Amino acid sequence: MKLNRTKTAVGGALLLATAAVAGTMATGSAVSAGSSVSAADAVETKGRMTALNNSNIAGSSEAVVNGRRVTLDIDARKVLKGMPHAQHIHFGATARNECPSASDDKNNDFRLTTTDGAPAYGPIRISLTTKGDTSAKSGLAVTRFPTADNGKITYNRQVKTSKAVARAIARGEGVYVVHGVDYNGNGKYDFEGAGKSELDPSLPAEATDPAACAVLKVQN
Ligand SMILES: [Cu+2]
Repeated sequence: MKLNRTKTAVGGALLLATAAVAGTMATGSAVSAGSSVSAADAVETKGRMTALNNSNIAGSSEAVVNGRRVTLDIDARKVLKGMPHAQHIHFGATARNECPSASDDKNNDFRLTTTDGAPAYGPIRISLTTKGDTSAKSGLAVTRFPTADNGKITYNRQVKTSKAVARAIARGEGVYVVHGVDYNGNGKYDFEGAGKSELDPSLPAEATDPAACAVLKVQN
């Protein structure tokens, strides 16, 4: 009986040890298989920010596409402090997939509105909110966008999008845009800066005009 027990105990321990080794090996191989698969399938896209509307914003935007998942890593500085900044991935099948330039200012008011920017970067496809929905429907969900507490936006989130949008980003056609410009330099969004937003008249144009842009180019 005693011997049997010991045998069982030893056997049990051996089994456990074998299981642990097998587990480690299984995990190890799963991890390496997983990472090699994702390394092959994931597409890294990245771009430096171009300031728009004299915002002086600088920074970088990265989007790694894996299937329908897009992992975002955004760093922006010199952003208007303490105000929410709508930020999106834009893409349009007929857009130029570029950042807008002065020639996109159709009414020559020396301002690029979101509408002025559309031929360059297309419509909103992903809303880079801090929580909840990330679809185009949340494009102006001002309470769920980063507020740039120290004049900086540091944003990391994985979102899921449609196959078509994921593929467009993976082709290097996605454009990151952060919105919110303080034209009259009073530290907030107000209607005196540039009137009403063409997207939502209840919001000042300062809250929705594009402040910086980055074309997400495929990295090799
Ligand atoms: Cu946008």
